[in-house]
Amino acid sequence: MTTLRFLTAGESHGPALIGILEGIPAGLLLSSGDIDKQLMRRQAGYGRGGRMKIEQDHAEIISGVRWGKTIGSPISLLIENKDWKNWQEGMSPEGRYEHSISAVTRPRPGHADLAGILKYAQKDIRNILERSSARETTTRVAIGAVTKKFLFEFGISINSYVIQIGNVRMQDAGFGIQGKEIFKKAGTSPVRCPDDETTKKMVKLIDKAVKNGDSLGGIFEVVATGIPPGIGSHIQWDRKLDARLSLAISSIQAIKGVEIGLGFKIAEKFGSEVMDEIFYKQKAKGSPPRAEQKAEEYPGFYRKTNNAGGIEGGMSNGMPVIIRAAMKPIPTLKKPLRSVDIITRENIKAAYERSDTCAVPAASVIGEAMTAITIADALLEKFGGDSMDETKRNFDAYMEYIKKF
Ligand code: EPS
Repeated sequence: MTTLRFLTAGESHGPALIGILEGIPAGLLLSSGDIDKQLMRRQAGYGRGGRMKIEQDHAEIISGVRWGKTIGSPISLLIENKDWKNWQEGMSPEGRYEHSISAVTRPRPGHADLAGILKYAQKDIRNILERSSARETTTRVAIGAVTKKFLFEFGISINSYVIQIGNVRMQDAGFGIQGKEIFKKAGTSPVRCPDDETTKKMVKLIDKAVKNGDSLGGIFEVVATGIPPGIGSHIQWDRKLDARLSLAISSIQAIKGVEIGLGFKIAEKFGSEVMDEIFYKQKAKGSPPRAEQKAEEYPGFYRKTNNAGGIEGGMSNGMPVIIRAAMKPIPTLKKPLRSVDIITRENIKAAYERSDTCAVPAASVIGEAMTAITIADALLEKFGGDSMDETKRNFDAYMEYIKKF
């Protein structure tokens, strides 16, 4: 990230989670309600475990906002862990509580446990799992909510839905399903899937996993609309928008694969089948090319297809940006797999900690947040500005130029 910067801190069962975001211009309307709305979306979803009954995530704005508007200084957010009350000794920073709870010594296959203790020279896996926990994503969603609000000022919105859980996949699923209806529908599904029949099947499969003490992964899709052409750049590897989005999405806990547009399927096709052909339509009036319009309605250059997923040469091309991510099943299993105790070296069964069975719906909300942060960074890189007025002036001038090109 070049213009925006953010850091998160906090353990899953520590007192709180903290996020700091620097680089949002002054003058953006922002309230903790804007953030809490997104936090609530992340907490929902069929297949979550007991922890979500304890937490009701709320972001307290500690800095960077005065009287409802950002002031250009770092925005810091604090989210309390309600579960902390049960861990005050076990997770205390004070030495006198050492050994107040027993060490976790049975690494879970698929988790950060074993690599983490080896790397950090620890004898208690808790010192690794507390931070590798997906609880950390609460802060990312909070920071993502700020960047979503920022992007909305420029007509950019970011949504998502789940297309697959385990082997249950939505029919006709694939990139490019968009439109407000689809997003609204996903919002009412317990698994964030816009198709009723598939939702039912997904819920049933999750029930089966719960019954078997097993877990499930899946695939979600994030769609960002309203991005003007020219965000990101072809000129250097780390300025390419698709590369930046891939990093952002694959950094989410349990994500094992990221695709843009047609993704891996593009490799099966002839070039003539998949390149998005370019058309031109002169329009006397009308806004610059905005992705929410139907392709044929675009003034100026437009495409009828979007196999590229809105990105060509590392730059947005004006079409919706479409990202798909595969999440592995959660590695914490009630019916644990074989492992080795790190102290006794005995063959044992991995530890079980209370966990979720399926968190793909939550991951899709986190995917939106990471997409928002990445696009906001690339937008600010292009348009700059220390105040919203300045950024908007620069943005509007560019859009005017694109319209007249
Ligand atoms: C997680 C284990 C569970 C999840 C947690 C991620 O928490 P706990 O160990 O407290 O039961 O619920 O996710 C969250 C707390 C959250 O907010 O998403 C893990 O091991 O990664």
